[in-house]
Amino acid sequence: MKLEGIDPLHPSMFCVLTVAEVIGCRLRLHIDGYSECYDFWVNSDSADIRRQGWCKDNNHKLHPPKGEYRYETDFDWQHYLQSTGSHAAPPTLFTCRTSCGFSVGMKLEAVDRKNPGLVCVASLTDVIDDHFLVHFDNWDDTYDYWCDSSSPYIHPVGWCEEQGRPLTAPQGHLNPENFLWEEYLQQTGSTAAPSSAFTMRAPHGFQRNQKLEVVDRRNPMLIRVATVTDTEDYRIKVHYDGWSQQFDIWSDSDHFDLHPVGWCQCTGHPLEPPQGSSPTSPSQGV
Ligand code: MLY
Repeated sequence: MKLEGIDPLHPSMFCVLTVAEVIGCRLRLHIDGYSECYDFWVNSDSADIRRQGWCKDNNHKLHPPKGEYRYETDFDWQHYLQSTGSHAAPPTLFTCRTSCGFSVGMKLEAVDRKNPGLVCVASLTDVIDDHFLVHFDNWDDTYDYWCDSSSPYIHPVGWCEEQGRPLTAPQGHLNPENFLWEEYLQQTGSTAAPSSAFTMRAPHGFQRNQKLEVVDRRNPMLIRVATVTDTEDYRIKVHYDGWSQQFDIWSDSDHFDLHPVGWCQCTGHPLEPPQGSSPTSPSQGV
């Protein structure tokens, strides 16, 4: 089946995708026209995937399969489905979503997830239902990320000043030490995202030693038995049971690769038992 979705390495881009593999309610997606090494796994209710035709109906640029077309505008879904002998994933398979109080162009203060010590001047460059794309002013899109209004990584204009924290000005700003929002909003003809739209979620309730089922970050086809070994307000440290601590990872507590105990059984996905644990007999149904 074919569909449209966000390229994980270029979060601002929508691409033509093919379902390459299905395990339980997880999908391995292939980006048409690109090497299999860019394939990635998502849950079937992911906000990052859309039905065929969504981009056109919602004014988003769809990047056609590489090499197929002389001009990007030559891409035509009907023709493509026919010539590849494939069909579109039915719209009913995609999850419906609600909207939010943010719009494209609004400015905010956001944590640079790749440099988490920095809170920076940022803009919303895309808004889809209840999710939006955070972009750092005058930086390339590799720092971009999608989030919703409850994210702990975004704050309204003025937050850093209020907190007595430094705010990283846009790249190339002439006077970065004395960045002034008022001036910048005027210069760029933009508005600040309204503070009422920010709905920061409460810290999670995970505790050390709790068990869970977690996608293996190195081999995302697999889900392993895991343990919470440390916590921060919005993140947990995950240990894969039976593996060296060197494979432990920090994960956002709302990451879609964390699942409760029993999730694999419930969704028909194999669960990798702790390495070195005694094999279970089929009668135990694991
Ligand atoms: N010195 C680092 C920091 C980049 C920060 C980018 N943020 C603000 C979007 C670098 O140049 O890679």
